[in-house]
Amino acid sequence: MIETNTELLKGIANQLRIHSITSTTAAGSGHPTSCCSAAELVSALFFGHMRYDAKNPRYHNNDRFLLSKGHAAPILYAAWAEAGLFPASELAKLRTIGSDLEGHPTPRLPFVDVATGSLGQGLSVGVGMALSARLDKLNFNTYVLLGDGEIAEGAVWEAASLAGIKKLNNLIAIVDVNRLGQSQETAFGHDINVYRDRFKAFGWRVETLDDGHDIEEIVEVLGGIGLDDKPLAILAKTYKGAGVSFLQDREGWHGKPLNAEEAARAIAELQPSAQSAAGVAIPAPDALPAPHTAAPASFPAISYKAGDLIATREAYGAAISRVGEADGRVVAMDGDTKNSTFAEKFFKKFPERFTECFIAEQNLVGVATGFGARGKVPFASTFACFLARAFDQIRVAGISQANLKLVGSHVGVSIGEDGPSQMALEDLAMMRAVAGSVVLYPSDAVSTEKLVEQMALHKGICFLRTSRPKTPVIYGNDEQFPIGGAKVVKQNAGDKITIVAAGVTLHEAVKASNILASSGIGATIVDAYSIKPLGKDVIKAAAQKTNNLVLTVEDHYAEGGLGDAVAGELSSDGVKVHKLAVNGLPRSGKAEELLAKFGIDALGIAEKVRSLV
Ligand SMILES: Cc1ncc(C[n+]2csc(CCOP(=O)(O)OP(=O)(O)O)c2C)c(N)n1
Ligand SMILES: [Mg+2]
Repeated sequence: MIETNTELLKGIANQLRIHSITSTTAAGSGHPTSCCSAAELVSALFFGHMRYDAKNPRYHNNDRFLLSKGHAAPILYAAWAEAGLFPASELAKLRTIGSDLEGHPTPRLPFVDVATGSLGQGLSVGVGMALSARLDKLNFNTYVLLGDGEIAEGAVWEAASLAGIKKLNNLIAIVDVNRLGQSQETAFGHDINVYRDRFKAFGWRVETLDDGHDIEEIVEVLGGIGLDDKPLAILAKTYKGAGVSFLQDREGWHGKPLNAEEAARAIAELQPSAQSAAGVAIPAPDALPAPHTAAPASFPAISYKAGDLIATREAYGAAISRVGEADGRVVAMDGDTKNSTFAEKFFKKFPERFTECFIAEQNLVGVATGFGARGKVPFASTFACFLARAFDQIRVAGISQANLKLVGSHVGVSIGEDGPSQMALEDLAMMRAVAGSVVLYPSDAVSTEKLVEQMALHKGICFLRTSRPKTPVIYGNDEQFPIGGAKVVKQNAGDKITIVAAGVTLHEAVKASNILASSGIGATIVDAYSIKPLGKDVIKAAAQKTNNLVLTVEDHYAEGGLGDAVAGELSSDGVKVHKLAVNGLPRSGKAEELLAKFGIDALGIAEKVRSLV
């Protein structure tokens, strides 16, 4: 360990406070008091403890720092400016449209791995990063700074639980126990023992700091990192607004910038003991080999036979195992449904690359996001309906522009007897709404396999919607399924209508077209396997040949799914879109009975078409 200069770290803490106050005052908004409580913690971590290349924040073996309490962004920016990454003068641009120094951190900045600001998410991401470090045999540590109010979030404890189970001694949670939340005191105020008992119960080593502003105490505790086989929680008793007499420990100052006069008074108090970090030696990370991050040139071939009955969820298991063979970046995780989603196939083949996250979907998505932020291609699977539980994590992953692959099985009423609590009927709407997302919905084993390849190669958030019932293979093994495409499955001259479907309803639509053919009504069938981006050109070209008459059929509620996607893209081109979807609350029953009940089986489709042509 390098010699620590306590006075210097104290001075830097005050310099960080000054930056935080000055920049939020300039911005006219922000959270200066949330920065002040963490000033010594951040100073001690960034200027003598953490090992990183300050000029290359993306270096693969840098220690990672996640500001889970993202509203304290100004102090994070101040730390990196003081570390020399960019001039401190940039801090004055905080929260302005031309600057990447946003109100809460986003990965537009090279030193931010994931967006934070929606509280309670950082520790899950940290777990993913710590697991990734282990897998890659890298010795960086992951530090997560949390607020005391923040740790009321259940997702924090989902993450704490898995970190304890996995004995992640390369993960350090630092809780800034400043007693206050936003609108009032937290439930436990300064009673640090409550938090100590909780972290201990989850299998963590706990260090408490009676004075979280005492650099010597902080440095001593940081020195003990890694000496144990447990993750470490540092619970620091601090004061919100610390260092400024008229802010410290006062209610009513959360999220408020100081006015110019108040800022001047605060700075007058801090300035005499403030010190720049210029020239401070930051410990270097070990130069360990970089993990492999290149995409593979090709994937092993597949060999399905037309007509074979295979559920797309089962094909997913085969696909992830095959894709994972060629692509060492692929890791997978599941929430105790791996035998239903078929992620189990990957788990059996590559146990070291699989993380069982147990029944904790918010953490599942956070862990996957953490892996993605370290260059892995993470596939997180569970029943699609349960991903809704992690929608906020997914939404924030969109802001992070995360490389995240979500796989949701058991969609729609076609799951049958388990009933509505297990049916995903909103997932397309949810996933379509995520920034930058790709939404894929295969109907057979071949398209599933090819779409999983596409997901691995695409950088960004992808969602694969898999189904429970077995469906026949309809595509040849060499068929390609580019993201944003669609397939014309059946088309004849003189067709009266274009039916757009995906998943189980594609097969129902094909059956319906056979029924209709016997009464002389031709129907073009399009497989909309890529719902976002939609294979618009293919659908439009097909529609134009059927007098712009389109019927969409989906095993999803009518709101926000396939029908809305098609209508939204094509109505301005003069295409008339009619929708069949699950219109009403489902119940238990046989898959066929439920498809019939909601008119999305072959007979229902045929009847609807007769009413339209
Ligand atoms: C999920 C979520 N809920 C609510 C908020 C609004 N919010 C922002 S900061 C804050 C208080 C946070 O208190 P604490 O974690 O103690 O942080 P401190 O500012 O005291 O360091 C709240 C409620 C949020 N950002 N995210
Ligand atoms: Mg607090």
